[in-house]
Amino acid sequence: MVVSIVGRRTRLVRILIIAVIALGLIFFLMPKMSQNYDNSLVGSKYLKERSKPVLVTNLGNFEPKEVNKKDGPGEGGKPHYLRDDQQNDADESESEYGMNIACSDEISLDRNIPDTRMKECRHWNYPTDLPKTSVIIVFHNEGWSVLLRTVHTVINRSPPTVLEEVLLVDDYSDKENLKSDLDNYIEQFNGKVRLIRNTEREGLIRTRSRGAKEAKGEVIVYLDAHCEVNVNWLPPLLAPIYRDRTVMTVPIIDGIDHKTFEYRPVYGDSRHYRGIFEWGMLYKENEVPDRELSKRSHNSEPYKSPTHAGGLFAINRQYFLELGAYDPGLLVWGGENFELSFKIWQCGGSIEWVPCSRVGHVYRGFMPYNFGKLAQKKKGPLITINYKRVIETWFDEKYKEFFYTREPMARFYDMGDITEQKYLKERLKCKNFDWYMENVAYDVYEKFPELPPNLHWGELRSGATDKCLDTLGHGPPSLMAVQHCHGYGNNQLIRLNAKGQLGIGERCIEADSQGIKLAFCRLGTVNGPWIYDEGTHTLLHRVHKKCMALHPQTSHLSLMPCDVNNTYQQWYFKQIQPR
Ligand code: LR7
Ligand code: MN
Repeated sequence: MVVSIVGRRTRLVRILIIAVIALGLIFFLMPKMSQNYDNSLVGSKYLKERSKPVLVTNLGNFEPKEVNKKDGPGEGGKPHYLRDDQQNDADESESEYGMNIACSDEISLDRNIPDTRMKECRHWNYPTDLPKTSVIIVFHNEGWSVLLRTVHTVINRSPPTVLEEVLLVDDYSDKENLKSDLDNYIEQFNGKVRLIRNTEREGLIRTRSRGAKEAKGEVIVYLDAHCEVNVNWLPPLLAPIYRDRTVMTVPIIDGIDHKTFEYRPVYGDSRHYRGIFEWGMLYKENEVPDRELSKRSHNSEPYKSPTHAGGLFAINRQYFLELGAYDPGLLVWGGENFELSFKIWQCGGSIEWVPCSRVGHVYRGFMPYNFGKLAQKKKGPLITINYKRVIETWFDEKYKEFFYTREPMARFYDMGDITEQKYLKERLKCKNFDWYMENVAYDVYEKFPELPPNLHWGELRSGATDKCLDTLGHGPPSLMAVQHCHGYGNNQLIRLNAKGQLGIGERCIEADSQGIKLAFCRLGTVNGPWIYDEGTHTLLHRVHKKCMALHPQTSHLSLMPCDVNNTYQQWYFKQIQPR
């Protein structure tokens, strides 16, 4: 009896143990099974649970284990100087490309550049199953060696398992060497480098959208065609996207000198910057507020940014296409960086700048290409028209006024139809601009507060000579002058706001003992000393208690004791007609 009871008990215990193990196994395996089979869970909530990069004591998993030092022109990112007898070639290539291609031609396509990252960056382990990536490089008439150095650095410094392809998109270049020679050259990469060509000039914005459609990778990374990517640049860009497909990431952009090809870090170790804008939509960067920095545990971790410069970034391909890629109504160049930034943030995504990803970019001396036929179809400057499309789609009424105050001519430009953009904004249930300003771009106001309306704007004609106030195209600090009134605005488009600030573009007009000057406006202020009397047409400087005057003989501009009867102190604002 006793025996049998004991026997039954042991059997019961055994069954219980087996049941517990089985249940345990089921619970242990269940989450894994659902991860493996449930493909519908691609929302950001699920992806956020993916592994985070971890800081390790040894070198991070994608770091190169050794660096081979080489000698030669431009090695180590050093400046390369041409001989005197090469100066002609240098000058010629500079005027053709906006950069010294003759110098670049002498530098190895595989040169070493200094590792400009914070030291900490070498010690991150990134997830090993990062998404396959297409690096898209759009180009129009770029210099051969500069374009191919971009390609070489991507091939040399990206993990081969992660790099799906380099996709070159030719925006209808007409340089001979970018034709069959280029097709032949890329054959050595055995299909890893692909080249497609536009059949007419589309401009960089549409060309990038085309690249996104044609790319094969899960993630796409855009680079300008004159870049050198730095050590282990790619994994840190991909890790945030791997965890959350609605994050767009941006590398820190170092400078490559357009004359010597010297590679220079953009800024030092401990400070971080992020992209903002002023109300005329000029791109700016400022130091990242503590509110953002303190969200991270390591100083080399990514941080949020309201916007980005435009050229270099990574994004989930499908997500970019769901956002409609770039607004197809934006033409050639400019404003697309804001369009994408506002769209991402307002429609539920975010932008992160990634300190551990560094890429060098050649800042050209000037823009060597024109905007082609697309620009000629448009009335008014194309870039401002692009801005107008962007602000009309994404700004609330109050903010649109700031833009028109800063760019008074823009009100008259034809921006085309934005119904589709408005529809997209509605369909994606995007938040308004107030939300964006309060939660994301809150530091813009520190530098560029709300703009008071203009009391007057237009050309400022002298009552005595029929000439107009003009910057002569000089930057601040410089003396203002008078010139024949040309009626186009630009260097003659003056505005006076309700708080006494006399300005042109984003610059201010001020006065001192030397005369009337173009100056940088004091950051964070929108006021000024000027009072315009519509009866006497004088411009009074409130602080000096004198009036703006033109010297009858020398045409020098200065402050003089006010004399309302003196025509050399009379000024007329004349509105400029769009043409
Ligand atoms: O019609 C064109 N078709 C093109 O394919 C004109 C240009 N391009 C190509 C061109 O060959 C280059 O590869 O497009 C790329 C960008 O043109 P750039 O290099 O002349 O532009 P940029 O560097 O002067 O200007 C910045 O702003 C542009 C606004 O539309 C783009 O967003 C650029 O990518 C952008 N560059 C950067 O963000 C690099 C960092 C600069 C900063 C700060
Ligand atoms: Mn560029």
